[in-house]
Amino acid sequence: MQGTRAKPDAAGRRFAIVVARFNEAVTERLLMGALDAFREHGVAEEDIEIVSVPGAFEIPFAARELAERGGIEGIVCLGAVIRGETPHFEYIATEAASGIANAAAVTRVAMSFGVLTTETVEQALARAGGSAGNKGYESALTVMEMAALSREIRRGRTSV
Ligand code: INI
Repeated sequence: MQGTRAKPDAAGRRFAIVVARFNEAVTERLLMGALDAFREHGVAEEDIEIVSVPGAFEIPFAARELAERGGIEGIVCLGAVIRGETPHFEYIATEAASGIANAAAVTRVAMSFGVLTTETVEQALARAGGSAGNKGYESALTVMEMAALSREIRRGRTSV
């Protein structure tokens, strides 16, 4: 494949994780997955700031505050929006997705969308360290890659 795939050379860099408490049984597992990915890539525990917010709706605000404060190369955003019986689902999922995308675009800090949007708790648990992998882990990998890509693009070195 032609193009840039930045190596996530993340050791020594600072990252943040914003994690929602709503559906905490799920989001705790996403958090563990994200921490595993950072650890495996040499990121020290003291270089990871973990910020807890009430629900997925609040993630974009906290992510933008962190990004604007500076010093952080990437932010993993973790939550679980489960449809259940409520139309609330659509509003929260949509706001979380567009809010995170907007925060990343405005601040130019890499952010991932590690917010599960599922019909049931079982489907969410499957994606939080169960049979369908761990989205938190994948989200941290994405942030490390995008942070590295951002550095490379800004330096003007983008060939493979
Ligand atoms: N927040 C979630 O993270 N997941 C959900 O499934 C959810 N549901 O279903 O309501 C949810 N609601 C709370 C929301 O994110 C806000 O915290 C709340 O509306 C206060 O702003």
